[in-house]
Amino acid sequence: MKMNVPKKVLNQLVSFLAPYEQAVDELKLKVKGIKYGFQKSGRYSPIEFVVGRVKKVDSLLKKAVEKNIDFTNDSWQERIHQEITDIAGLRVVCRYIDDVLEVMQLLKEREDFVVQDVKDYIAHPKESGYRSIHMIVSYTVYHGSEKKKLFCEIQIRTLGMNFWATNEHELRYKYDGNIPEHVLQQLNQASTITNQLDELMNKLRLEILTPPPVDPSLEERLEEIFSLYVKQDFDSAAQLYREHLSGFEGAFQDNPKFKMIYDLLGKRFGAIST
Ligand code: 0O2
Repeated sequence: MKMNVPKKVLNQLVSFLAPYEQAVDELKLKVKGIKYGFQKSGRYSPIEFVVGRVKKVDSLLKKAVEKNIDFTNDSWQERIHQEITDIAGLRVVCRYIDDVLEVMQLLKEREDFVVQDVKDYIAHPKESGYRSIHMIVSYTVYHGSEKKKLFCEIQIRTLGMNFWATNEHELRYKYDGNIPEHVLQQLNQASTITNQLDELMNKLRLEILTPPPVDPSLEERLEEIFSLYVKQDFDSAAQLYREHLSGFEGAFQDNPKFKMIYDLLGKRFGAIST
C-alpha cells in the first residue's frame, strides 16, 4: 500500500506515541501485579507471562490509511486516538482456557481502567484460525502536565493459542500477507489441533490444581498441635509442627484450625531451631 505521509507528521508521531509508551509500561506493571499477588500468597497464578508493545509506526500508518485518515487534515491525531484502539497493546498468556476466562473476569472488575469492548475470538475464531480474547480498555495516563485517556488492547490467550499466532504471524510476514493456500490449510489444521489440546489440558487443570487428599495422620498431628497451642505450650507445638507439618501447608489451606495456627505462629514455628 502506497502511503503519502508528510514528514511533519512522521516527526509529530514521536511525541504522539510517547503517552502510549507510558500507558504500556504502567499497564504491564499493573497486570503483572496480578501474577505476583497470586504467587506471593502461595496460590496458582492464572497468568504465565505478560508482554506489551506500542504499535510500530509502519503498522500504525497502514491501519490509519485503511481507515481513510487524512494526514493533511489537522484532525488526524484525534482520529487515530479514537479509531485505532491497539496502539498500546498488552498480551497476557495463560496455561489453560479457564485461566483466560478468570483473567478476563479479574480485568473486568478493576477500577483503574474501563473495559470498553470485548471480542471473543475463542468462542468465535477468526477465519485464519486465530483464537484469543481482545479486550479494549480506556486508561488515563498523566504524561508531563497532561492528562490523557487512551485506548489499550489487552489480548488474553493460552500458551497454545500464542504459539499458533506467533507462527501464523511470521508466515504472514514472510509471504507479505499472501500465504499460499496449502500453507493456510496446514495453519487451519494446526489451529484445530491446538484447540483440541487446549480443551484436553483444560480438563487436566482441575486434576492439577486439586491438592492431594490429606493424610489422616497429619490431621491428628494438627489436632495435637492445636491443643498444645491452646495450652500455650508453644515449644512442644513448634516441635510437632516442624516434625510433621512443615512442607505440607498446602494440604491444610482450607482448614480453619491450621489457618489460625499458621497465621498466628506458623512463621515462628518454622523459624525456631531444634
Ligand atoms: P501489530 O501492530 O503488528 O501488533 P479490528 O476491529 O479489526 O481493528 P481486532 O479484531 O481486534 O480489531 O484485530 P486486528 O486489528 O485485526 O488485529 C489486532 C491484533 O490482533 C493484531 O495486531 C494481532 O496481534 C492480533 N491478530 C488479529 N488477527 C490475527 C490473526 O489472524 N493472526 C494473528 N497471528 N494475529 C492476529 P497486528 O495487526 O499484527 O499489529
